[in-house]
Amino acid sequence: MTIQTIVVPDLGGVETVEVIELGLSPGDSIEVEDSLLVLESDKATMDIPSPAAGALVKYLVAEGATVKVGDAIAEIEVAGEAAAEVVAASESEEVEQVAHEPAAEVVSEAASEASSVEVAASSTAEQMILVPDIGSDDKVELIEISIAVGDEVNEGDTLVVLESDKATMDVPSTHSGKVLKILVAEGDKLGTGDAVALFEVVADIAPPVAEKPVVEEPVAEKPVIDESVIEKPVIKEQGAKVAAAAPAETAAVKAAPAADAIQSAPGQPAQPASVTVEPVAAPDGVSIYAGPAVRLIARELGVSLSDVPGSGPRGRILKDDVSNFVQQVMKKKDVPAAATVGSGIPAVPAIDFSQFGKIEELAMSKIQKLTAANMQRNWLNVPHVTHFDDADITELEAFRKGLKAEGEKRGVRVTPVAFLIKAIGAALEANPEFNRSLAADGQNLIQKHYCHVGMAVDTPRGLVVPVIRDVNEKGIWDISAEISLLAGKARDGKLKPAEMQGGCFTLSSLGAIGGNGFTPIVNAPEVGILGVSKSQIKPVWDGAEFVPRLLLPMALSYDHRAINGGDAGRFMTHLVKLLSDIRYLAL
Ligand code: CAO
Repeated sequence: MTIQTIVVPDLGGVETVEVIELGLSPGDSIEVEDSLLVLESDKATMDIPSPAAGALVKYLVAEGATVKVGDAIAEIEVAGEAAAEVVAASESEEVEQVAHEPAAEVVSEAASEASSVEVAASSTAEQMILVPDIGSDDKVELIEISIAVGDEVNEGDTLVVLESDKATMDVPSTHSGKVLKILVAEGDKLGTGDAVALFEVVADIAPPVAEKPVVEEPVAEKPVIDESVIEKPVIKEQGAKVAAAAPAETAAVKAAPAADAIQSAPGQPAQPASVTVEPVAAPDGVSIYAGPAVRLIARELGVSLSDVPGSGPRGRILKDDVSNFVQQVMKKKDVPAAATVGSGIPAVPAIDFSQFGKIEELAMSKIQKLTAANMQRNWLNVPHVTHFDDADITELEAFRKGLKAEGEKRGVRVTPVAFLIKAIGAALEANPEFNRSLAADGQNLIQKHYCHVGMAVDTPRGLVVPVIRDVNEKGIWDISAEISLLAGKARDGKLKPAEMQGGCFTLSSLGAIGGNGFTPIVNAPEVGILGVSKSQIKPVWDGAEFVPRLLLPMALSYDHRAINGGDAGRFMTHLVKLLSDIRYLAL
């Protein structure tokens, strides 16, 4: 085993950089080319790859430290043989050839590794243009060459079109320049890193060779350019030929201008190409600072970096920021719907109530949790309006009480709720707007030609809503019997799911409990709900005098997307008329 000290490599003219990400812990194993740490200048981020496989002994710098070329940054423990291999590799013939050329090379990770790159000594250079990362290790067929020798090509212009089983890909040029040679033919199979063409590119004057620091030991390895700076191919759906926009994170970064070109000192291992990257633009135009390792993790987890607050220098997003973000999202997912945040509404703060006195935590029943979720969903989705009126049920109650003896014979108890359900059915028939639902696309209304009415039942486990079907085909005796049956089943927890489905409208009666009125929440996708409170004898002016009448307070809440105030007024007026004179129910 050998301890190898890693130093900051040649950064292509950048004097000092900041250490912004130490991605490993001591003892972590590392493969050749794995990112050791990330450095950042005022213009660029650079992954510093490990020159050998082994294990990190320690970092010699801290995040936030400023380092310069040649500074020791980490120690790795490598097998002696492996270390020798790495050093040898970096001194290979091809690399030497590049290293001795005193000219500039326009940057690209792939290009810097291309064995056939030729470098010119003047302000122009020859540049091998390679296939950028196509997101797969497979080779795919070249079906079209979009350039010709002599063409002036701009960076991003399509070079060739590749076609796999599933998609066609426009391969963009990573550089601007003049096409000197085309190295491929239609029908060739190409993959990431394969040479496509030789370009003549403009290169600015590089700093004199003598100014380059000479790094003999320890080994300096070239930084890896942030993957995201390489423009990705545009992928089109097979046949559709519609270009899919590359993700903003990968598309918005451009390779450095020629001023950032780099040359290597004679006799030195090939020095890295340096890339200047602009911060990646998020869809909303906000810049995202994140290193390649962070971007990779984010891509793997499906996290949009534009959603992740960065805690690093200048708002840089660190690995911890991504994992914290994911944890927060997962925690939110676990919170019962009743406590979640909807439509950007600020969350109710979590309070430790025990600081104020003795408390106990009670588990919510399944029904309570479901009700909470449904209520919140309906409250947030449905624009509610509530319409109030009183029905004079003096005669209805007199009639109902007169049924008592017969009811006992039949074994049926008739309460005002049966008349309410019967009247609701008739009102729905006369006012079909209330017997509709909004279609899921929000563009259409579904008119129902059946009439099933739900009835809220208060049970020890929570609120349930069994449905009485085809109320317009049933009389008061049948409806009363069903009310007793379904309310009993509800309280005993014996309702079947089918008995709680298919409602067109809901009645919520608190008449037996009390209250002057309340505003019920629409049981979406229904569009209306009637809340009934306790009837009371009140003085009513009959035109000549005040007379005592039994008034039933009613509140009709409706979905104002589907129902207008006029519809609600007509529905309620009709209902009041039916309840005030139940002979109309017989018509
Ligand atoms: N005003 C005055 N008294 C009323 C009344 C009203 N609006 N409605 C019913 N009553 C009286 C009945 O006349 C009956 O008394 P009598 O036996 O003396 O005639 C008694 O209340 C019956 O009450 P009940 O609850 O046994 O039966 P019901 O048919 O009235 O109601 C049901 C059935 C299932 C609707 C009811 O039991 C229930 O659970 N209501 C609660 C609904 C609810 O929780 N709504 C809120 C939902 S949103 O949170």
